[in-house]
Order: sequence, then structure tokens, then C-alpha cells
Amino acid sequence: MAEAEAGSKWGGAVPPETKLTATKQRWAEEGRFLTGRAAAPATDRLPPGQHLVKDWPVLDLGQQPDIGRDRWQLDVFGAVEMPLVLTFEALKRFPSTSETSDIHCVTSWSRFDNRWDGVSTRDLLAAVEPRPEARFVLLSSYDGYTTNVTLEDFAAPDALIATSWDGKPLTRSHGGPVRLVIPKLYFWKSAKWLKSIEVVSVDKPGFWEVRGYHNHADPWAEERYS
Ligand SMILES: Nc1nc2c(c(=O)[nH]1)N[C@H]1C(S)=C(S)[C@@H](COP(=O)(O)O)O[C@H]1N2
Ligand SMILES: [Mo]
Repeated sequence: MAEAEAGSKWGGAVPPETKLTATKQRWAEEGRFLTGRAAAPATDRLPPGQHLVKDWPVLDLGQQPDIGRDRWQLDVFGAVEMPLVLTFEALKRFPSTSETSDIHCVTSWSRFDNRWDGVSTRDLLAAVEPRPEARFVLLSSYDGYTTNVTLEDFAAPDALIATSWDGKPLTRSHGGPVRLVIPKLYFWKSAKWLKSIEVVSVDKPGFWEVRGYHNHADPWAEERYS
């Protein structure tokens, strides 16, 4: 009703296609990095087809928006009782949480033991109060990037709206001042330069999801491509 009439703010401008974008889309078509192996035993920290790196690669669409903390805002809206527009200051008034987790990127690198500080997605959801019909979450970023997750995955106990990594403010190249982190999914679901969170009843694929990437993205099930 009102929500549908207002239309979705999610989507917005489509980011430009880059060489990397085209390459990654081709990998999806070719099934690149698929091992066909069963998921590793739960004791193994490295999901199938992944290799460990010690550095931290930067991956994005080639546009790194310069959003200072003073200008950054997060719009939380959709199927919620209490929509919010949060400034960085307002975000900081939420209880802070710290999580150490592993990164698994679909391009086959994994990085262990990343310490994130920020606000738990559960605490944010508790503040906006999702309505009974809420089932999915659409993320939009300041570079025009979008991605989609289920409300359940968004609310994973170790998922957070991160403002720092390894005890230091999140750098611009890694999505600062604020990014999403959902450790249980491939890293493309962890939107950098987070701009809005739309809670919805009907799912809608994001930037990579419409380019052949899996809608769910569980690294342990090798959900790389659709
Ligand atoms: N806003 C935005 N978020 C994004 C992306 C992007 O292009 N734009 N790329 C995704 C992909 S594909 C990956 S692997 C990770 C990379 O995060 P990093 O550069 O901090 O390693 O960010 C994800 N989040
Ligand atoms: Mo990625």
C-alpha cells in the first residue's frame, strides 16, 4: 500500500560497467572456481575452492565514494514500524559490538580473524521493528552498488554494521566510514559505503545477483553462481 505507492528508493543509479565487472560476470557464466567438491567438514575453516591470503584485497566497482563521517547517513526504511535516518553520531549511540570473523570472497580468497567493531544488525532491527511481513533486506551503497539478503541472514548473530577493522576506523577503500559485514555469506553481500537498508516482503536481486551470482551466497555450499 503506502510502501508500494511510495516506490522503492532501492536501486537508484546503475553503476558503470568496468573491465573487472565484465570479467567477474564472465566467471559466473563459466562457473569459474567451482570445485564440484562437497563442503569441507565443519572443522575445516577454509570453504571449498578457497585459498588463504594474509593481505586484504580491495574489490569494488572502481568508484570509491568519499563520504566523510559528517556527511554519511543511513536510511533504514520499508516494512518496519519505526523507520530511521541515522547520522554517524546517531549510529554511535547504539550499543557497540565487536566480532572477529573470517572473510570469504567469491573470487576465491579467504582472510581469517578480522576484528570488526560496530553495531549489531540485531540491535538495529530491534530499533526499527520489522513488520510481520518482513522477509528480505535490500542494501544500497553510496557507489550505486546494491545487494540482497534474507532478513534471517541479515540478523545473523555475528553480522554487524561495521565502523572499524582491527581496532582502527574503517578506511575508505574498504568501505569506510560504514559498511555491512555478514561473515556467513560470500563477501559481495557485505555492502561497503552503506547508504540504505530497505526491509521488504518480496526479494529483489542486487548488482551481482542479476549478473549470474547466487542469490544466497553460502561459501560452505559453494553458492557462487546461479
Ligand atoms: N558498495 C560496494 N560494496 C561492495 C562492493 C562494491 O563494489 N561496492 N563489492 C563487494 C565485493 S564483490 C567484495 S569481495 C567486497 C570487497 O570488500 P573489500 O574491498 O573490503 O575487500 O565488497 C563487497 N561490497
Ligand atoms: Mo567479491
